[in-house]
Amino acid sequence: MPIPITQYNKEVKPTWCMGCGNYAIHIAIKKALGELEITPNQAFVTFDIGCSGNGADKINVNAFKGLHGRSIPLAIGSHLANRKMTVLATIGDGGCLHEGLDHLIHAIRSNYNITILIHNNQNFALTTGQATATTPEGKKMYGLPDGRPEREMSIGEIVFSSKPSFFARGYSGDPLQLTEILKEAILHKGCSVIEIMQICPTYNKESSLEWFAQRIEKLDKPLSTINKAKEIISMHEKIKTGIIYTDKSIPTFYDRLENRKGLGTELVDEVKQYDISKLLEDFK
Ligand SMILES: Cc1ncc(C[n+]2csc(CCOP(=O)(O)OP(=O)(O)O)c2C)c(N)n1
Ligand code: SF4
Ligand SMILES: [Mg+2]
Repeated sequence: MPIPITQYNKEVKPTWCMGCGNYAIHIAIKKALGELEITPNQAFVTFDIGCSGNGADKINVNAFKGLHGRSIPLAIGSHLANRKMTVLATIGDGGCLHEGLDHLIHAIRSNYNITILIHNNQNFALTTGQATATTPEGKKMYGLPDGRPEREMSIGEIVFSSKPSFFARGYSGDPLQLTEILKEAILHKGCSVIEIMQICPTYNKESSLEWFAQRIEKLDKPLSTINKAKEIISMHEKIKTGIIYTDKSIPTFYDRLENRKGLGTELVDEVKQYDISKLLEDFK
């Protein structure tokens, strides 16, 4: 039986701006967990610094908020310690492509069994709208009155350069589609990356609901080859959403570990207490 979404609610009320896409993303996370019957105790969700990160105390799961750019390694560590947990990492485009880009690449390459949600609002929103790597070239931003000088980066292109086992694109204006994507991503055995086109009416007024409505096209099913998927994500005139690519043949990091084969315990079950008082004596 699906778990009602209210089970994941907290007393603390969100403080995001009116119309912020983070509301819909949180609803999709709660709905996906509920429909997969993952209880609040079985979910571990890491949060970054940023507007998206400010959701950490607004959802009833095991939530952990870390330093800027570090929500992915936090998720990896908790997953490796206890694979019975469903682990999600949430992160903004700024934290993911600037402070923490290396973590994204290595998470994909190692294929840890976690789900990464990149809230792409095309700006550093919490610090009042500076340009990130996904801000379009030439766009005028806070601190850049003449427009952003460099070219933008595409999250999809970065992900595909690391040979992903799962890549999807969602949209905060379509929480029902996002829920379905999230459910598939959680069930996927490996590192699932979801780029979420996130509405930010305060600092990204240009990418409005109307702007997205003219561009978004839903994919019915994933593309059959990585080259077709790369072609789709490089299109500029249309934004394809849905599960774009999956490769179930890539083993997860944990499944490759020879010394864990055949063991029925998780690392967290094997924690032992040692008396280190003698060792500490040496430092006196
Ligand atoms: C290492 C480090 N660099 C910079 C900051 C300042 N900072 C805090 S939030 C933020 C913006 C976050 O942007 P993004 O990750 O895109 O999330 P959003 O606020 O857009 O959801 C920045 C730059 C910080 N806290 N730590
Ligand atoms: S600044 Fe943008 S991302 Fe931050 S809460 Fe407001 S609308 Fe949301
Ligand atoms: Mg951002």
